Order: sequence, then structure tokens, then C-alpha cells
Amino acid sequence: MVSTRAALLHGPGQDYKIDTVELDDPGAGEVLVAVRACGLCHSDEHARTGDLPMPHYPMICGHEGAGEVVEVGPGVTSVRPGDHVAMSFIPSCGHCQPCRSGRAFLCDLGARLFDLGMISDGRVAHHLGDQAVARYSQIGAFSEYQLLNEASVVKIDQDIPWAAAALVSCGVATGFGSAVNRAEVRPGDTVAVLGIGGLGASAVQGARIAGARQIFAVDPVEFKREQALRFGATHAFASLDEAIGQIRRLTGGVMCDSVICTFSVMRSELLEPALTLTRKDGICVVTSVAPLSQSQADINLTMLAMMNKQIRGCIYGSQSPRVAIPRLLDLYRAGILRIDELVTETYSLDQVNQGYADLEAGRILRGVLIP
Ligand code: CXF
Ligand code: ZN
Repeated sequence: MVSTRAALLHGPGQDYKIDTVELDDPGAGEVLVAVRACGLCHSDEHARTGDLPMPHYPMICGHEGAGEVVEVGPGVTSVRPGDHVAMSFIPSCGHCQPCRSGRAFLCDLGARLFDLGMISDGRVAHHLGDQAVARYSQIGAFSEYQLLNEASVVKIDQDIPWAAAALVSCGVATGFGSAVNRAEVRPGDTVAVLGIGGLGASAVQGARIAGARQIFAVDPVEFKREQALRFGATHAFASLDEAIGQIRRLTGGVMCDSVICTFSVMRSELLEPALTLTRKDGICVVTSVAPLSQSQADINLTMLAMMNKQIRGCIYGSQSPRVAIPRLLDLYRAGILRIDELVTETYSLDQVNQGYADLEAGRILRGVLIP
């Protein structure tokens, strides 16, 4: 049994409260990790605002984490105490059909992300007094220590700074993969990235590294547009209306080979302008999450068919965590993929509410919590 301080949500619409949670010892296939860093990804906000209703509270949020293995349970083979790990919000069981076919980002364990119990055996292993405690995406890295399934950790090299190890596991992997894998950006392409946060800036970088010739970033916040230009965008626009007019002019009416939706909150009414920005035969990727109650979209199906456009959903950048994380960290070490520059501010566990207030106010690209 380990006691740990953690940031807990007690219900939708509330702020985080710091409290002490008891973690059971690792069971079979489980790993106890000392959390060293966790990114403030906007997806946790969906649980806090109630956009994505969670089945259980209290819940520890934070899913973009990295840390050091302290103890492993029976049968754990991929890591041992002292190893450094990135936490993957999509587990990789290694046995299901998607895992066996090299598509672990669709691992069947994903269906259990918001279960209260451990994904190993369903038992409750996190306690606040006599209350059971849930963890966002079976991670919950806004905590000094965390008990995870082996399927949720990916061993990384020890020279990687903790913040980079954390960010690579969600925002960087998801954004980069949205461009490189799902939008299939090719050298010379024209790409639009809609919404610039950790995800959008990483999509811009993916497009740049894949050789895109024009990268259009769209965000209402001036600081975010400046950041996009720093990460490789060739143009930045403040609104979708402005983007549509300017991109029409800049592409001679052709529009973009691909459009990547990385809005902090996806909304149905954003899909139509995204499709307008997509050229005939082009690809429109939807990466960002919509509130569950507003997930239905209304689009012009005739235009979709007549113009041979594709709308593609995308989870985890459509790549397998155990393959993508080490590869992205190699690109980072080589100086090709910039991750340190994504971090605007670091916060202690007690400052988690301030961190999300800064994110909401557009003051930061990515905040990193150091528990
Ligand atoms: C989210 C996607 C929706 C489920 C939880 C995690 N991704 C990362 O930010
Ligand atoms: Zn995330």
C-alpha cells in the first residue's frame, strides 16, 4: 500500500481538490510508477466540464504522464524497477485482433478506459477513505505515484527529459500522427491545421517534417498563431472565415490536400468549414473530441460524394504507442521534432487549477505538472 497526493475531481463542473489517495500493491500485470511529469492536455477538461460524462467520481485526471517504475507485480515482463516509462492513454494488450494486426491504437482494452476498476481484473485498487477512486484513461497522472496496468506503459530511454517523455505520449503522438499517418501528408502538400494547442502545434510539425509546402494554421489567439509559425506554419489566420478567403486566394481556388481538426473542443458546426477548406479528393481528419451531447454533425453529403472527399476519424495519431513513442523520441533527440518548445509553463500539483485556467485563457500552449 502506498499513500500519494493526487488532484481529484469530485464531479463535473468542479475544480480539482488535492487529497491523499491510497494505492494497493501492484497485482499481476501491474506497475507502480513515481510520476515525474504530466502534460495538461485539454482532454482532461472534458471530464471536468462534463462534456464527456464520466461514470465514476472521484477521479484522478492526467493522462499525458511519464515516470519511473518503482515496483512491478507478478508476470510483468516489459519493465522493471528503475525503468523510465511514458504512459499511453490507449493501452496495448498485445493479444486482441487490433494489437496483433499492428493497430494497437485500437486495442480492445480502449473500451475500458473509464472503468473504475483496474483493467487487469476489475478490482478497485485506488481509495480515498472508503471511496473508490477512478482514473482518467486508466492513467490518472496528476498524482505523485500511480498504479497502472503494464499495457498502459511504454519503456523509454533514460536520457529523455521528463516533460518531453510526458508530452510525447498524447499531444505530440496524436498531433504528429494526425498529419503524417491519417492525413498522409506528402512532400509539397498544402495542409490546414485548425486549432493550435499541443495537438495542433504537433500536427504542424508533422506536416513540416513530412515536407508540406504550405501549412495554414488557424486559431483566434494571437499567441497560438505565433507559436504555430514557430513550429513551421507558413501562414496563420485568426478565423475560419479569414482562412477560407485567404486559402482560396493562395491556392488559386484549389484549397488544401488535407485539413486537420485539432480544435480544443470539436463542434458539429466546425466540420462544414473544415470540408470547405478540403480540396476535391482531399482528406479531412477529425482528431479533436466533441462533447458527447453535441456529437452529431450535419454535412452536405452531395458535395462530399461529388467532390470525392474523405472525412477520417483519428485516435492516437493512428499509430501504435509502443512503436510511435520511441520513434518520436528518436526524432526529438535528433532535433527534428521539437517538444521542449511546446512547454510554456510548469506547475506543481497544487497549481493544477491555475494551469487549466491558463490553458483556457490562451496563455499557454502546453503546461506541465511536476507532482
Ligand atoms: C483523449 C481522447 C478521448 C478519450 C480520452 C483521451 N485523448 C487524448 O487527449
Ligand atoms: Zn491528451
